[in-house]
Amino acid sequence: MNHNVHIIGAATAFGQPRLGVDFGPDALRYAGLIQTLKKLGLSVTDKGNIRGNFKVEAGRHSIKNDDNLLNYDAVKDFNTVLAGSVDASVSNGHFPLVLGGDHSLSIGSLAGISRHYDNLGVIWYDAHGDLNDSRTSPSGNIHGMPLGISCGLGDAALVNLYDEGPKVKPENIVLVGMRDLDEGEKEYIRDNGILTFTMTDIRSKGIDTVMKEALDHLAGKCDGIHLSLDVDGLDPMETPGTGTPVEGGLSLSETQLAMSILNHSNQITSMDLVEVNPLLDDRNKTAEKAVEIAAFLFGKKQL
Ligand code: B3U
Ligand code: MN
Ligand code: MN
Repeated sequence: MNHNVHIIGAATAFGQPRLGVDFGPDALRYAGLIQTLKKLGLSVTDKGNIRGNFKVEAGRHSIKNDDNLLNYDAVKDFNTVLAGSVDASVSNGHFPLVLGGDHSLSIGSLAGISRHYDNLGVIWYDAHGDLNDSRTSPSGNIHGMPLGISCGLGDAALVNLYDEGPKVKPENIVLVGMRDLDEGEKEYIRDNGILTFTMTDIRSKGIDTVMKEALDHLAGKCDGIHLSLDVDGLDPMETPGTGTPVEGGLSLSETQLAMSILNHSNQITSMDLVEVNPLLDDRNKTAEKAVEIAAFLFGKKQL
């Protein structure tokens, strides 16, 4: 793995209605992210935060467009800036570690990363598929759409953000931890044959087998693999500080094992660590666990 890490704080909450997730990047820093990664021997540069222009008092946080998309313009503008920052990091030979912020930030991170790869693989570790568009979304929240947008679904300006066209091919995606998929998302997964591991699959096969199958699916055909890790992939007992918790998720120790397997594969080239909301948390424990997860991705071991 590339040991030159750029930390990019994506301090956005525009993709969903709950404020506080924009403080996620700082909660992760306060939980010791940078010291922890440095202790592992990495070279870490903190690029600071890209911050959305929140006008909460003016009600900007609840504007919907004609397509029922929440904070559409703000999401578009924010992700255009983020894509540029992530693109620059990859161009300069760094591993971008993008801290969220809500998951809509993956529109920008994938847009910035994908121009550097012919066949970018994506592992989406999450309770949700984030494969909605404005027709299938039950909420209008764009954090439920970034993977769909990156595949070319829905709003043209978001699909064509930073570079024209889709950024990821469905056959290069693996979904892990799924337990809350909307009907339209299930249809898209079936129609496009996206390799999907639900929690039932994980309980039956074990997370080690699942991660090995995920890597087997991508290795060979992909020239880079992006890991997009939503802390709601874990069980809410582990990571309560997140906006849309779903019961029955992965444990911290399973996630540590998953990250160790990814570390050994030596194939992960970028990461998003998203949906940490310290205002919903219990003494910053969600950020602390997220730091532990990142540490295992970069080679931390228990012994
Ligand atoms: N699928 C639902 C719920 C959701 C998606 N992502 C999160 N929640 N975090 C939706 O609103 O699209
Ligand atoms: Mn998500
Ligand atoms: Mn989620």
